[in-house]
Amino acid sequence: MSGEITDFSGAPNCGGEYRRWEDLISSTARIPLPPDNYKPLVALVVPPSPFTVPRGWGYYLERPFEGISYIATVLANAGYRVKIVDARFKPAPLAYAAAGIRGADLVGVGTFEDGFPFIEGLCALAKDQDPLRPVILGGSLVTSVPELLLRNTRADIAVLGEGEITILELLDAFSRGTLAAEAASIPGLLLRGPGGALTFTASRKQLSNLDILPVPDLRMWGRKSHFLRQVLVSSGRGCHKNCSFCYRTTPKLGLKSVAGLRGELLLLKERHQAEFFQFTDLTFTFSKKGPWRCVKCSGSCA
Ligand code: B12
Ligand code: SF4
Repeated sequence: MSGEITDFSGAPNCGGEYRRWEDLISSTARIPLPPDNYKPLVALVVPPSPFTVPRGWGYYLERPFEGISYIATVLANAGYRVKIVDARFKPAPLAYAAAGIRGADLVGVGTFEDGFPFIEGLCALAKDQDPLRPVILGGSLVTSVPELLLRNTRADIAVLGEGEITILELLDAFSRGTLAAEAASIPGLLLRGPGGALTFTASRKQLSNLDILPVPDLRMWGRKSHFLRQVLVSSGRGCHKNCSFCYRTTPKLGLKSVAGLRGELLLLKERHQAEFFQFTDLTFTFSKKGPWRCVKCSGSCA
């Protein structure tokens, strides 16, 4: 990749290929659809972590994770009923999650590098509860080793990389009762077929312009507002470089505009009295034109 920083503003995302889904995401970000009782109930499970954070970092592991927040928000905005089942910091996380997914029509599980035993156990419990209910994995771990995870769990589908458009396509097919027939044509998946064979679908193109996304609705985590005074945010995804040793769930650089980021921070401040933003960008300071741009707007957000 060249040293140039690409500014994607104005460029159509993904070559305009997923226009229908982008329009759904951006229009429902502005005016969310009301929850529709005829649409499936989706449970999104957040696994616990054995990660011991350095002193002062406790908030980092405890606050809403961005990936699940985005998935939950685009689904809820599109009228799906969504329940976040946060199994972190629970005395018996598997039992807690098994109770939380009961009654859901579809189960999504976030996968992080340190969560395999929980993920394996939860997929088994979910399938024992209802063998026909789809169990979908998403997040960094399954994106990096999809076959390993599907071979060693009872999950049906892996969502690889950025998940917003993929999950909407999956839920749309599921709602129409045509998921089994249509899944192979949805990009960004690893599927377990009826005979157990694993099949990759076409790769999912990554969003370059992140302004179509909603501000994650952290109210869906069901925590008291003061809990959200510290919030994990990002001004972009991926990186402008491609170092051979570095694993990234979203490899290419995608950016939010300064105006979009400013609006997000202001809304989080207003909704949750957020006063501390932890930026999770891979390379926050890579360019004065890059995420560092938000320094320019920090005055107006204060
Ligand atoms: C912030 C961060 C943390 C935070 C929060 C973690 C979290 N779970 O969100 C903290 C500090 C807690 C953390 C800890 C660790 N982290 Co960390 N972290 C990141 C970082 C910098 C950003 C993640 C993020 O929020 N991205 C933005 C969101 C929007 O993207 P996303 O999470 O990928 O979510 C998208 C998709 O993955 C998908 N998706 C996500 N969840 C789900 C669920 C479903 C059902 C579906 C369908 C889709 C889906 O859709 C989302 C929207 O597009 C990434 C590097 C990076 N930039 O990717 C590393 C990264 C994820 N971390 C990593 C590692 C190794 C760890 C630790 C194991 C470190 C350690 N040695 O202890 C622990 C694990 C703790 C844990 N359980 O997460 C690795 C993961 C490697 C891998 N193969 O899994 C990464 C990729 C960094 C790296 N290259 O090494 N981390
Ligand atoms: S995040 Fe850092 S290590 Fe990874 S590709 Fe970018 S510059 Fe290289």
